Amino acid sequence: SFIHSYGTKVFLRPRLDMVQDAVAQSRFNEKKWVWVEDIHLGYVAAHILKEERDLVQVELENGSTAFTSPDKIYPMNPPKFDKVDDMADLTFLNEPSVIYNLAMRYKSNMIYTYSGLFLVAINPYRHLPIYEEDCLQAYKGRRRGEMAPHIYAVADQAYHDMVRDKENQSILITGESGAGKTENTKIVIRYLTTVASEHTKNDATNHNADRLGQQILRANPILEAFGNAQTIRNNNSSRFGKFIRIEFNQRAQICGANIEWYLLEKSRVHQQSPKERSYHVFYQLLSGDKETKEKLLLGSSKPSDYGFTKGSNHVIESVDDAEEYRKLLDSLNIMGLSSKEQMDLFLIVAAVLHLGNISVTKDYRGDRADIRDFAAVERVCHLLGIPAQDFKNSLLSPRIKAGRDWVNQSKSPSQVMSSLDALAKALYERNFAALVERINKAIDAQKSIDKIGFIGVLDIAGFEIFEVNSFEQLCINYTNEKLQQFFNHSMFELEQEEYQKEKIEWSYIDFGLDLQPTIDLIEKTNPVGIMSCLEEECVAPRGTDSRFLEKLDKVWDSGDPEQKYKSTRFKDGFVVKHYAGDVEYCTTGWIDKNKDPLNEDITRLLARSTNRYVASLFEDYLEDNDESSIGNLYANRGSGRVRSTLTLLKLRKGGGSFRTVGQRHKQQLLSLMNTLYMTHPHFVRCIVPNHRKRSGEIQTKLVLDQLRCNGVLEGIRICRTGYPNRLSFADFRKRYEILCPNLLKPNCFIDGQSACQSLLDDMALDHEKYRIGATKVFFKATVLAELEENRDKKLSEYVSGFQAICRRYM
Ligand code: AOV
Ligand code: MG
Repeated sequence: SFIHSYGTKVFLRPRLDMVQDAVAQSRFNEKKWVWVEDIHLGYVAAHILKEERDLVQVELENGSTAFTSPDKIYPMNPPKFDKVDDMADLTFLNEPSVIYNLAMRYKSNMIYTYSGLFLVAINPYRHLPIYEEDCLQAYKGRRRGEMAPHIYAVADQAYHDMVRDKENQSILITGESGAGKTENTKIVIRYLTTVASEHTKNDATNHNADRLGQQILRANPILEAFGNAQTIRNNNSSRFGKFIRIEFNQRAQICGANIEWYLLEKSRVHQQSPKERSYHVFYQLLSGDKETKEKLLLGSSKPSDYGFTKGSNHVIESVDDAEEYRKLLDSLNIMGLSSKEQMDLFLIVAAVLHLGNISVTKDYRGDRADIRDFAAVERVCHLLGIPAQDFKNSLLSPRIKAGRDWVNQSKSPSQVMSSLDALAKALYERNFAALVERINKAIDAQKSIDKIGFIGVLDIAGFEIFEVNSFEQLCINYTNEKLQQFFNHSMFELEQEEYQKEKIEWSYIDFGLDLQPTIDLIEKTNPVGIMSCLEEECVAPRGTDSRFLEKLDKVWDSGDPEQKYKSTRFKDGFVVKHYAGDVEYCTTGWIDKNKDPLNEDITRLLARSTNRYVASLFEDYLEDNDESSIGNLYANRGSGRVRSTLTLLKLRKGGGSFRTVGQRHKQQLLSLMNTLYMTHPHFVRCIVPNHRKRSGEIQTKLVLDQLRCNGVLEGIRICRTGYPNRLSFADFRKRYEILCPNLLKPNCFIDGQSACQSLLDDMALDHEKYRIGATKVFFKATVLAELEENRDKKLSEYVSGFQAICRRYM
């Protein structure tokens, strides 16, 4: 981990051009360089002309002078720190230095940089020759400091830690949309399948392991077809989060895998923003083979022929949907799905398209809904295997239970429209859930008896702060708050371990606890937190969005500035103080979003479909007198196995506590966190450099915002409260003995610890600034910078002394 590698390396970094460096250094030494805050550019370089107590005069790079307050300037690192591999090595760990380092590296195509426990990855937006086979091989079994920062290094470390310690590992990849999470996830998986399959050479199980590796790799294109879409930010944006677990056996081979998914964006199925698309599979299927299209009643139609896709973009630049469709079929075949199974998947996709073409009108009285074009209904029902007339009746006037009796209730056109949308979303989501479950069945490791551990890769959206933030943002930000807490806690644990090992006094704070008040506000049941409060309103007979908000305001808005909740008063919403910043949420529509209601008359029809696959998707809606297969569904509930999302989706009936979107997410998050706490974590933070998908261009403010949201800056802050720089006794003595000449006799033995102690005493360094451990000496941030400065001075004294001597004798 970073703790063992930082400290020494930076000073010993090989430099290519010593002369250039020396020149840069001496030029740097002439002035006192700083970074000055600038509202437009973030930070600009300057040097100090005059310093007073509360006013500093600086000269900016462009030659102009300015006055600024001392808290708006930050010391600049000397040039020898330019492009350091690990930002924890920076002498001055401030925001401008971090951003400067990242930008300098990015401009030289060095997209990966360490920052303590994090690997920061900036999207290059172009192909870089750093992923080829020889490069992959070069990272195998190498230690972190030996090679340039790389996602391969993280994957390799996880693999080796897992094999050596037989301990589960996790790689957590977050970042905003388009930052490169999914690309890096794929690279990790490819690394692991490649490295682990090399162990299978000359092995009887070779064939099986290879096949499994292939299947695991093919899971991704399948998931992307059904779960990715073009958005403004990203042509291949994942509209769900995922956690892929790869299991290994005694021989360090892959013996199985499992995929868990989170929060699929269902609304995209029936509506998209301008210049975006629905899920790739719709366009792929529509450019697919004629025979399949005929069977699915799609004829020779195009995206423009369907209500749910006609408003969207139809093609993505440089993507051939027909080709992608062939690749999808190829992957489904390798995964082992029969043609019947494949047909079932596409059948749901086609049914969703047809659903969007059912046009709802007013009946002759003008208030109730009517459907004139029965052919569209027939197409849907033919595919889904349900009676068309019943479907139409259920849609227009569903049976509702009123006390002990059933009555029919007529619906307005807009009510029917929204129940059609809801049905399309439910069909699509359940199809997705069943698909993931099917993939999991193919790559399951249950058969393997000699499992030693797993590496889990989490690819999930980072913090979202939009113009308007709704329930979806609360769910994702809640997830990120928990993940950040997990990070802070891990950092605390690792530091604690190191300090204990070195037997030094410390008073380190568990920063994971800092985030607890915000997490409590969201998930607590007593006092009633946001999630629970929403649940209560969802089951209340006359629950409304505004009653939900009133209740929250009453419980949480104390006016205390420390409070994590703030009322927005006259607006429909509230503000939550997240670690990444204050986020204002708009609560309009939350009850509906959380309840996600379906026309149960129709879902009961679907549960009795003549198509077994369709029926299985809705088996939780079988009526009470037909509980036989429900029994199966709940049979493994108490068995302690992790419930799949499909099961959770279906646990609405009888399952009580998983009726809503919020509860399901809370449950899944709880299970994810439990898993993560059992692993050794590795953290990757992806950064989008600009919002124009341009390579080489880096927008300072945009990047800074992300570093703030993704915890990198927070990580640095925490790091600084401890003793972030550390050197072995030998390294310390070798480098800084020059500061106390004649103190230690060259030929006289003295142990490392005592030598360091005498040196530090002689330097008269304040004890608060350092700690001496069992093998290393630890420093507070910036202390080494002072020592370095003194050392530079000493060295130049020697050099000029030496030159004087030379001159005299020449
Ligand atoms: P995301 O997963 O973080 O966004 P992606 O991994 O899909 O973002 O990356 C977006 C696009 O950026 C990719 O399609 C590539 O074109 C490019 N890209 C990213 N990383 C690299 C890389 N290492 N090398 C070359 N190109 C890259 V989202 O799922 O939208 O939150 O929702
Ligand atoms: Mg993605």
